[in-house]
Amino acid sequence: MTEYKIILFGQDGVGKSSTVIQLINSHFPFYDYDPTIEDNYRRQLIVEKEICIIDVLDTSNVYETEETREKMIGEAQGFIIMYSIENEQSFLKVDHYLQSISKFKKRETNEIPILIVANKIDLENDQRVISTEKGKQLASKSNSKYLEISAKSTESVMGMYNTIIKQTSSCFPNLKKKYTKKKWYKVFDNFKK
Ligand SMILES: Nc1nc2c(ncn2[C@@H]2O[C@H](COP(=O)(O)OP(=O)(O)OP(=O)(O)O)[C@@H](O)[C@H]2O)c(=O)[nH]1
Ligand SMILES: [Mg+2]
Repeated sequence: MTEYKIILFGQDGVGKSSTVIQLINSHFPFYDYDPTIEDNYRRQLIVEKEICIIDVLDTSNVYETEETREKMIGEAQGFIIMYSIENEQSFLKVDHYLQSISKFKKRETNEIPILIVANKIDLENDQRVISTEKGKQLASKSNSKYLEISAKSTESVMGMYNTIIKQTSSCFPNLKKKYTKKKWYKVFDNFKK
């Protein structure tokens, strides 16, 4: 089974963990805000009729160092960078994550599967400060995909995880081949015993 390692970046409080909890438990967490230390979450998903494993690293800005960031970016294949539509600071920080990813992957952002996500669109009517247009412009500058979601209303949260898997799978077609090959070796080995 193909496994996709995805990192979830974004300023504190933009809603990263709320989307991960939904991926794992299918509900929005109605408890007080609890800043993340750093956690890994795995779940089986069906994307484009194929079963795969998504392994999401929910990051924290507080406990990260340059070294840990270099290691985690090096090991991951796909990246979600999240901001909140009601927080300009979180939007401005997206560029910082794009630069880190590009630096540690030693590639331009257009060669890396990156999805820029605007969260909290349930606050659209009275608290939005970053327009859809601005979000799309930022994404097209780095050749990333763009998606608007609400972790609270659950709108497009699973779509977000599906999209990054599709992007990662088309960028790294060998990932699938590698796993298929492994399976056949296993069958052959069993034959020999
Ligand atoms: N209105 C609204 N609130 C949200 C949404 N998503 C998250 N929140 C709230 O925003 C706060 C922060 O959410 P978290 O999911 O903990 O944010 P985080 O990005 O994981 O934060 P750190 O772990 O500190 O980096 C919580 O109070 C959530 O209830 C959303 O879509 N809409
Ligand atoms: Mg968190």
